[in-house]
Amino acid sequence: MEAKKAVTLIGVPTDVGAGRLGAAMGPDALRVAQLGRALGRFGVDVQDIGNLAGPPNPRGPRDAQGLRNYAECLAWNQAAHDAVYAQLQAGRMPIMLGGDHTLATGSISAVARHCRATGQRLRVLWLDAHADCNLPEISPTGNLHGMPVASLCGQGPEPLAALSGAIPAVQGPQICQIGLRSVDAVEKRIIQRLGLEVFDMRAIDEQGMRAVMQQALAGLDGPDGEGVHLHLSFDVDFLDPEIAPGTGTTVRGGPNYREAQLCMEMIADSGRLASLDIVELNPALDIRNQTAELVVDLVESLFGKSTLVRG
Ligand code: 4U7
Ligand code: MN
Ligand code: MN
Ligand code: MN
Repeated sequence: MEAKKAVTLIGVPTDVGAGRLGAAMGPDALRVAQLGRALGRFGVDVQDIGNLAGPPNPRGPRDAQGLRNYAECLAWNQAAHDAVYAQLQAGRMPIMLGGDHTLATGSISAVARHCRATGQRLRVLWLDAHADCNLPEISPTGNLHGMPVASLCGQGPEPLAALSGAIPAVQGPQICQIGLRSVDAVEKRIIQRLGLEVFDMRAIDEQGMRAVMQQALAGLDGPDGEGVHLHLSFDVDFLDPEIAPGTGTTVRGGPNYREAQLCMEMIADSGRLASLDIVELNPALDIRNQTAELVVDLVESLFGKSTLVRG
């Protein structure tokens, strides 16, 4: 019998990295949609430690580096890093409830630190419409939620890149991005330079979600996957806006409900999921909390809902 999974929900209520206000309400929308109770139904021991604290959103202009709200982003990422690391050390699986996607720098830096300390191999799945590897000088917006992949790979402002205690926190080929369909021109070159593994929407159209996920998860199940820590960074704008309107940077042409379910089910089947970010949910743009409810439904699949019928 597998030990009961111990999960900790960490709310990180901020939108300092985003261009629009509202992602700060994400953690509470997920609680209203009963995320904790849903996980409990799958035999998970769930603890909700509430929301972390941090600075308000000054909605500042671009600074000399080209960044908006940089000091506030750094403070929130440090807080996210510390909280995620504490849960990993306690042997619990952290689920970070964002908050905008900047926060993945903090959470994944903590996971990278943990993997270094325990000798595990880290694999990051990045579900997103965007590549999030902008740099201050080339970003069209100056919003830090478009830059966490660059920070994690050692690019951009050093205090963010250094959060894990080593630069880079993660090597490009350890990150696999799925669902991309809005990538800035210069970002395409950065993707190549960093060596990210990418399955964009065209790959999903041409090959289907199943073949894409088989490649993304190759080598994770079975004995080869032992000692692998799988982290999922789930940007809600990965999903098609028809089913997930509650996010600030929607891009049409994303995975539909069944494709998203299959994606989560296959991650569940790998048996390696060890930490999770749920980011970019913006309740101010949602319709009757439907996007939060959809996310809870997908997270249920991530924790094995389909195995109830498949045995
Ligand atoms: B998200 C953008 F210019 N690339 O850098 C930017 F299109 O975390 C969008 O994936 C970034 O939602 C989106 O501002 C960040 C823009
Ligand atoms: Mn993102
Ligand atoms: Mn995105
Ligand atoms: Mn977004």
